[in-house]
Formats: sequence, C-alpha cells, structure tokens
Amino acid sequence: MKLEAKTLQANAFYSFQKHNVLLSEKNKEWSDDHPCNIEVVSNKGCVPHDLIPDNSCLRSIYNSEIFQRFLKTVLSLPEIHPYTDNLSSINYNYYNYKQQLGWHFDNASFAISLMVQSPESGGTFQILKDVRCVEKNKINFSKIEAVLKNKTKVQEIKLEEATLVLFNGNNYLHRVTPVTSKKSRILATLNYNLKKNIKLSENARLIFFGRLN
Ligand SMILES: O=C(O)CCC(=O)C(=O)O
Ligand SMILES: [Fe+2]
Repeated sequence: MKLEAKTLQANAFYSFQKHNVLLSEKNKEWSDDHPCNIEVVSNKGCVPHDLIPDNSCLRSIYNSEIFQRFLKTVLSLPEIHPYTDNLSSINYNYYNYKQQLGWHFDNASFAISLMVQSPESGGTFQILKDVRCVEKNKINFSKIEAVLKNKTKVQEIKLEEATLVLFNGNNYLHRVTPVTSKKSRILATLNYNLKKNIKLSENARLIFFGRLN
C-alpha cells in the first residue's frame, strides 16, 4: 500500500482551503467570529476513490466481509454501506512538509483510517472528544472556541505505521498539525455510512477533492 500510495501521489489534488469546523458554508445568522464561522486552513493532498486501482489492497480491505464484520462488531453498528458518490469511499491522504488538516468535525458518523507512512516529526493527530452530539443535536460552542484559540489541552494520538484508527469523527473535534519533516505523512481513509445511498456533501467534496464527480 505504501508503494501504491507513493505511485498515486502524482495524481493527488492539493486543496488550499479555508473552512470552518463544520465544513459548511458560513452561517450568516452568526457573526464572523462565532466559533463555527472561524476559518482554519487545510492543505493536504488527496487521491479519491475513482483513481485507486481495482486490484488495490486498500479496496480489498474496504470491501472485505471479514473487515466489515469486524467494524460492525467493534463499533456496535447494525449495518454499514459505502458512499454512492465516486470519490469518497476510499482515499489516500498526503501531508507533505508544512501541510496540515485544520480543526473539523467529519460529515460521517464514524471514521476509519490506516496509517501508511508516519512523518518523522509533526503531523500529529489531535482530538477533543464529545464536543458535539449529532444524535441529540447539541454542540459545545465554548469548547470549540477554546480549542481554536489554543486555550485548552487536547489529546494527541501517536500513530505508528499500520495503525488502524476507529473514531467518532462527527462528535470529536480533530485535526492534523503541520508536518515538519521532509518525509510525508500518508494515511488511507476507509469511509462508510450507516445508511444506504449517501453521498459526501457537495461542499466537503469540493474542499477535499476539488471536484464533485
Ligand atoms: O489524517 C488523519 O489522521 C485524519 C484525517 C481526517 O480527519 C479526515 O480525513 O477527515
Ligand atoms: Fe476528519
């Protein structure tokens, strides 16, 4: 997978985007300095699903019944489904020197990633748990503000190569700090939904893939 990811890197789309933590359009009912309107920077690269070869190991893992059964058991989910757009189900993400992913909540209810290549320094995965509860339609604006203004401690998770990470990305505020080594951080994401026929939001697709299909 490391070899495949490096070969595909030439086709990566590098966003240089400012976005808010919700990955949504600005909410005009709120001021510009409202925690959910504050903009952060993301400039990682991404190779989307449609550019990953049919015989890719990443695709085999993603489609594997054994792997899917493992996820459903560990995460207590009745069913999981792929995205129906052609970009979002599996991705390779590239963080080169000085590149980062700004604070955000995912659209999807849970996130699965596999570290393909760890950087030598920087590129740290940071999270703050339970900042939002999508199920109860609750969000803690003051916690978001404290994180964005560096006024609170966050959890740092060291990811060795080949670490599989399962996390509640739509309720945990999370980011990847800028990589500070010449060695890039390369991470595969395996994205599923609880319901059938879901596409990633158009705004998020434009931000991370630079196209809608
Ligand atoms: O690169 C990571 O470790 C996290 C990626 C992530 O949060 C995302 O793609 O939404
Ligand atoms: Fe995320």
